[in-house]
Amino acid sequence: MFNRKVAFRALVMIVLVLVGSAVLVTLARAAEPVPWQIGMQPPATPVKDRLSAFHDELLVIIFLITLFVLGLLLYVIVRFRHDRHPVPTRTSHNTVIEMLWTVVPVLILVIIAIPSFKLMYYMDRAPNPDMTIKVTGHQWYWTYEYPDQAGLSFDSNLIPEADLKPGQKRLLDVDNPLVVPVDTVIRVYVTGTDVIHSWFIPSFGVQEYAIIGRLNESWMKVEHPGVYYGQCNQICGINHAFMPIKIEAVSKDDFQRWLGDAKKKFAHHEEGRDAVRVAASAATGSDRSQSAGN
Ligand SMILES: [Cu+2]
Repeated sequence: MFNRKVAFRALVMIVLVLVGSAVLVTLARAAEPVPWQIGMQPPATPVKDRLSAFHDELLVIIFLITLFVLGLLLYVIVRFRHDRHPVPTRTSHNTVIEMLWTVVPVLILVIIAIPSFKLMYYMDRAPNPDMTIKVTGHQWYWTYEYPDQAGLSFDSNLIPEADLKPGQKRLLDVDNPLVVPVDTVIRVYVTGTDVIHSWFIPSFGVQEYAIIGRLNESWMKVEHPGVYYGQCNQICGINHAFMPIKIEAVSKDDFQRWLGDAKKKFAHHEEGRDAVRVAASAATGSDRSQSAGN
């Protein structure tokens, strides 16, 4: 039964849901995951700019297709309902329509594939990087190396919940964040020492597997100073959720200043690393047999 009151209520509900979604999407603008987030994090690199734009284009195509199918459904429901169309037709083939519903989806996929492949090659590697960073995934922390800076390297470990200071983010903040300069094309090498990890920074559009014996490559050019968070997003064992990524993007001058300090601070990193590793595995009571593998 068609009822105006019911229809009006349904309309109000739809408007409320749309407005609510818009508010949540606006709230979700931060370079970190936030409660009730729906959209993606705002882009901070040219790669992510393009990824977001491509995502939005696809959303339009998906929306139009969904609208078209919904229209067809509504038409069939109304036009061929029982009281209006009591004797069904026995039509079973229509060559023109069958050709169309094969060819049109193929064309749509081709239209999507062209920008998609362009973007994949753009993301793949930077032609002329200004600097290089090497990321190594371990169970369950990251090591960052600056090969251009006399081998500067350090480990980046999660700050346990009990040690969090005010303002630090649970499961996201680390003791030694990766520090990078803005407006610099950075080549990122990613490798691993045990199981497969994945170095994933949503707002950079960077997601690279960390695999033992392999050197995977990606790149990033951070556009604005800020703090950006990511996480290992390849199930890598018992502490998979406890190896976050924190990146501080700073001005080029600040980066040079930081380099000076960091070279002193991490001068004895190589000797200290084994001790850290032993301490870490003792603290978690872990060994290789506990890793989930991939
Ligand atoms: Cu991992």
